[in-house]
Amino acid sequence: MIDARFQQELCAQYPECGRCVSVEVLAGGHINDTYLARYDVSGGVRSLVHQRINHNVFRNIPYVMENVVRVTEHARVWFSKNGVVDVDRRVQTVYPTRDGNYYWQDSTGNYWRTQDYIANAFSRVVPESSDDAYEAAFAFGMFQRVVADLDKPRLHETIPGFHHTPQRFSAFEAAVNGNACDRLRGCQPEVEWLLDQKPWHALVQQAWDAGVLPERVVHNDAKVANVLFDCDTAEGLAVIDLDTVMPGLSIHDFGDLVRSTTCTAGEDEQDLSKVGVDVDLFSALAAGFINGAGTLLTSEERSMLLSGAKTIILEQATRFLKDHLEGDTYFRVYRPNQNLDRARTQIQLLKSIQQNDLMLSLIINDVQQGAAS
Ligand code: GN1
Ligand code: MG
Repeated sequence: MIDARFQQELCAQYPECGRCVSVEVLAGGHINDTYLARYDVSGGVRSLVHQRINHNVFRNIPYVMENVVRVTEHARVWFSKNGVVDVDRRVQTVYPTRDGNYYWQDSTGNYWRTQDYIANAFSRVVPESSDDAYEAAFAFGMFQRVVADLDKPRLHETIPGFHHTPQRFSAFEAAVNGNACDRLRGCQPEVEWLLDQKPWHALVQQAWDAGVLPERVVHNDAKVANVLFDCDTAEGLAVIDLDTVMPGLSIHDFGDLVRSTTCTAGEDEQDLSKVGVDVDLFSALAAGFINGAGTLLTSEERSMLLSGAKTIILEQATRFLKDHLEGDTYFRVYRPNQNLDRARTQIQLLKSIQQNDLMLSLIINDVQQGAAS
């Protein structure tokens, strides 16, 4: 993808690029493509992250980048004001092109952005211990504090209704009814189980609409892989991958952390007997998120943390199954039925959380009492 000719085109955009000495693919998500490039520059080697932003998913790239730049600039000021000395390691720098834009379009029509690579930091696809989970959740809880006083105007909704669960649910129902690829007969039990959840699917959205839960600036892709950890201390340093930063609810980020972290198997595990909620990781996430957010969260937000987790998992199951029914047009797949397997693991995880509902609520209560005392 990054060949010599493209590299020339890329380097022409950024004065920071010197002679390129290496390019590697950074393991990423299902949507964008991310590369780490190293350049010979006077005085040493500079590492930069180049990312192709998927414009089929993000329809308005200028808005995406406007959100990212506003949030990173705000975070920089917030960290400085709050006495953080290594601000450059707490927030990624986004580089403008020679024309002063934060994105550019290549000759094939793709959109790209460039960010710095934070040195002496590592990332993990999944946590290796409860400490990793705690640190990641603390970083996301703290992110809530950092962006809580972002000035108006409201950030752009770059993917409208991103976590509007009822809209996601309706889109899923439409995919079931459309059965465009004739795949319905292969997933009837999963479809029926998800449709049975309809009575509660809108609870979180209703609390948002009614103003019971305050609208906040939300990362919207909260997972351990989107946190950089300090190589020396293993502390959660920075929250990265801000392309979905948008207006939303704090419990969306907590929910996504639970969804992406507590599952005892991979997101596309085929052996469902391996799938369930890891209670220790859940405890670590609850403690990290609540402590990281400090006094920010309202009592309503705290009381709906577990509802947020269940809702986000339900929503994600409908998104994966919808994509499977529609022919895998959104989430990248590497093998047949991968989105079906992803939907099945979400369903299994949700069932496991429902079975452990009381215990998980008690864990959240305990953490809150600990934080208050
Ligand atoms: C997508 O590409 P990645 O992994 O960062 C998706 C998230 C999903 C996630 C599921 C813009 O994120 O909403 O939760 O896959 N991002 C978008 O793994 O749709
Ligand atoms: Mg992402």
